[in-house]
Amino acid sequence: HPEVVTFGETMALLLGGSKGIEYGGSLEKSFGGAESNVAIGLSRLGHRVGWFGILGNDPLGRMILKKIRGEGVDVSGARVSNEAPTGLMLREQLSGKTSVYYYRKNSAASTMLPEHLDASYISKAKLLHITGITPALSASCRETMLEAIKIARSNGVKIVFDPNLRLKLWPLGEARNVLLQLAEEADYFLPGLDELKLLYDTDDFDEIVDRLRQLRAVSIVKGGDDETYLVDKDQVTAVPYFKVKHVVDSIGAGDGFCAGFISGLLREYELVEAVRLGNLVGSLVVQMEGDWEGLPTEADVNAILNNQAHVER
Ligand code: KDG
Repeated sequence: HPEVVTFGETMALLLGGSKGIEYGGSLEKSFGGAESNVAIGLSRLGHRVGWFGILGNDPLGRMILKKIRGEGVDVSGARVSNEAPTGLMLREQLSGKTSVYYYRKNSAASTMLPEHLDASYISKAKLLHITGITPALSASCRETMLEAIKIARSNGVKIVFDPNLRLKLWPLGEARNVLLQLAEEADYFLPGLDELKLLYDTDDFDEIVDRLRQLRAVSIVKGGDDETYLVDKDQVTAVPYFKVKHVVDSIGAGDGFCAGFISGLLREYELVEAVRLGNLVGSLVVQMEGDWEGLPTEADVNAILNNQAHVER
């Protein structure tokens, strides 16, 4: 049975090249979804992990399912809908600026219902990973997420929550209410510093730390200038990043971090060491194009951790 269970929307991804989609440039096909990115990361790191969500009964949905399965992730809980299509996103990086366009309203994934959940699938896991993208998709997705949290908490399954604020999906005010409520349920809260500034409506780091300390969770704040912060009840530990010479594509760094951190938890590392593993995985993801393609294997990270090799590809 999977040690970690995650669920959410995975979309097809069409990546534009340097010519620009608008001018007829070519599109490369891939896929992405924060939760499946984390699942792929964990599988590559040698863990048993399950992902579920709803995909359309269409070629893109079938491609996604085959790829996630091919990465060794358990997809036995995934569903296929005949009523709604697989969600899609376009992305292009032009003159250093990344733009994302979603075509996901009323997608198959957004039709998820609480009754789709298999309680025993969740309750037998050690950890449930969830993100703040899912509750932004639809009211029924939000209810499903609350139900999954209930199942996890009543069965001693620890919750890892990444708020993944997506302002293209909902307004800040609504996102803030829901995400801060969900943060209360987490055992490990993994926000980015920029997200916290928006969610708590302050740029003041000390105030942010005070707010985080009111949660029952341990918080790990991603996206500092040079470090990740581990915030617990009595101290803030800054865990420095691994050096990266050239960032090719920063999307997916946070999911890579999550995968590395969760792997550290499963390996029963000290929290600081789990954060360090998260930093390492994040630093590798950004050196390859794509949201999950650059995720390392267990052998990759062991080699780096054992001889402190330079993080380069
Ligand atoms: O974290 C990366 C994700 O944002 C990406 O893979 C797509 O899940 C996604 C989203 O909703 O933007």
